[in-house]
Amino acid sequence: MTVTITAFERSPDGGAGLARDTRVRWALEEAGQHYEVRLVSFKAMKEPAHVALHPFGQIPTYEEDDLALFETGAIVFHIAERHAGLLPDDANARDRAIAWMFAAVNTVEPPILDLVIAKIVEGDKPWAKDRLPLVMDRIRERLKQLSARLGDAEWLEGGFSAGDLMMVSVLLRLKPSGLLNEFPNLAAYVARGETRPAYKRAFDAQLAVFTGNPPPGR
Ligand code: GTB
Repeated sequence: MTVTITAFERSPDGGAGLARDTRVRWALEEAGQHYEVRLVSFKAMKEPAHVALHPFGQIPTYEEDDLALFETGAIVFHIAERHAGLLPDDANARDRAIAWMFAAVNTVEPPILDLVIAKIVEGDKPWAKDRLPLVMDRIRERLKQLSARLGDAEWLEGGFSAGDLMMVSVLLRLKPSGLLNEFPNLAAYVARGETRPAYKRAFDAQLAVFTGNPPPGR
């Protein structure tokens, strides 16, 4: 079985790990799966060969033998289903972990993406400074709810799962905003994710693309 994912040839985040190939790399590392990476330019992403793999002309994609996938939620779910360690054995616990994966991309990530848009895309609009606090407050509301649910627990549903992998990945995007620090248990939750050896390997591998120093063995 050969797994190939796509990633930015040159990530705009300068290797900060915020592009979405990091979460796929992380899942593959947690599962102990070797993978190859095909780097694509912004131009190549919109060309027919890539659009055949990803209808929206984005990264990451995932190819495994005759299977091609896009959407990180679907890719991480696929990896989690086929390998041990990312979903609980108990059927109900497993479904709840999957619910957290959906919550990450469907409930928590959208207001966080709004903040990116408000700052980067709309930052120079005359109304931007009025909109920004509203966007920040919508994120705060979600973080407050998530923080209340996590409480003192280490992970969202028992042991570490694909739900945590997706949620931590989504929350990492908030680091530069300082919002996470308003919720110390969430800041600690994200830090716990970042200290997992599999996350570190994923982070280092994506950073190596930027610095041109791939780790040995890849
Ligand atoms: N819902 C899809 C998924 O989860 O797979 C979203 C995929 C997506 O947004 N891909 C982005 C992309 O290909 C890269 S990750 N964008 C190029 C395009 O649309 O033309 C988003 C991203 C981009 C840049 C940074 N950054 O520089 O900090 C962070 C995250």
